[in-house]
Amino acid sequence: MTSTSPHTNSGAPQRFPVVVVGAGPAGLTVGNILRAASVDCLVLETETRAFIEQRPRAGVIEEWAVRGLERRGLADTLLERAQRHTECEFRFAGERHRFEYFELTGRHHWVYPQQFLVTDLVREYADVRGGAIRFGVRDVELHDLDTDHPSVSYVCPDTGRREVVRCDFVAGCDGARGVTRAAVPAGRARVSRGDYGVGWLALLAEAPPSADCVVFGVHPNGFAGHMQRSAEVTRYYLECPPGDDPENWSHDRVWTELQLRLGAHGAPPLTEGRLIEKRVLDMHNYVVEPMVYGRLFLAGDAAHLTAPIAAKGMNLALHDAFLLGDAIVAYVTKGDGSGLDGYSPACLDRVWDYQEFSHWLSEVYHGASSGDPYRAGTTLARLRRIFGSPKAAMAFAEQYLGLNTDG
Ligand code: RFL
Repeated sequence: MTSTSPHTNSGAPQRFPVVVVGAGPAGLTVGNILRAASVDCLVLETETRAFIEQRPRAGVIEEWAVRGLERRGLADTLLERAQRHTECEFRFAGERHRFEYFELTGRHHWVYPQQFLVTDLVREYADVRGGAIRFGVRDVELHDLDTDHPSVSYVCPDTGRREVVRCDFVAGCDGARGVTRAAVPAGRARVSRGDYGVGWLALLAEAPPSADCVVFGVHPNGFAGHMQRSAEVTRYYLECPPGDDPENWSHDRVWTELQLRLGAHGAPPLTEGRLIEKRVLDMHNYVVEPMVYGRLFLAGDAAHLTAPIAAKGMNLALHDAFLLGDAIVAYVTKGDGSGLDGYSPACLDRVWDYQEFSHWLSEVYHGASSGDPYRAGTTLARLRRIFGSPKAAMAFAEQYLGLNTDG
């Protein structure tokens, strides 16, 4: 929400050069980059620290993103604990097909649960680099974004009073359901939307992984996915109708469908376990262009949503954060505004590249279950091409692993 005259019921305004709205991977990375350069900032987060440190979401992080974190002193724990993945497996038409992307490209994926990364980034930001952060804030509002003196206000959870923070820049890193995107007036940005028309039942099972790699099942009943998260917990996905009620999916129904859709000749049955998360995600995307309005710079899911089909969202959030953090530091410490001027186009190149791959992959995953025999036929042709043509395999591997340029 935005307005120009916010400051009723306020105490004395605080001042920080930068206010970061949202303590997810994007916001915390921006905050850490600023603090490393001694640029003061305030991070505002609606949830508690304990909540964000335990919220499970992504797991797959691309190599260039880990290098970017490492260069900024943010990957020590990750590099100790993350798993290195070198191959994945597709199961379709009752057979297993191994895809050895490391052997093809020399590149790999990292798997590190998002909540571990968030925990590392909060600790580094708040406890090591001394960054200011307020948890549990309510009703965040942005003001005067199209002037040189923007501000952000929020209701303090302890006092119930609206606090005002004056600043030079606002980093909008509050995810898909935040308020910063809505602060861009209609007509000042274009929002492109895509909807795949399917849902995924996202599951976390208290069960060890049932394969030594990520497994994708392409089945007439719908897509299914298996992803290791730790020795005790495995993430699964089941394609379902969009907006489906998770309560329609009993423990028995979930495991019957997973066994069926991920079943293949020679594949051992899945190890079943208690379902500790069960939620339906509708598979849709959006992109906001430009990602800038006045002194507001959007980053991560606040600017663009990529359905988790290709596991790209957190990677894009980190890419934006690297560019934004570095650009603000260059401006504040050297008066160099080129990074801020080029921020939006530099982010959007990668965003659209990943959107396109996600679109392509969605058809591979969902065509077989669309009920349309034409789409089912072309889906299987795509899969056969990946496993039949080394050049097609290489092209797929490059997109699956993500653009390998450093952020
Ligand atoms: P986040 O992580 O949503 O963080 C935003 C933060 O802002 C807070 N917030 C507010 N704070 C202040 N004021 C407000 N008004 C606020 N409103 C919200 C929120 O509480 C939160 O702490 O956004 P960010 O930093 O842009 O990061 C984006 C990623 O979280 C997201 O793209 C990924 O989780 C997507 N994703 C995956 N991405 C990958 O790269 N690899 C994966 O393997 C992968 N798997 C996934 C995923 C997303 C999933 N879900 C749940 C949508 C798997 C799943 C199931």
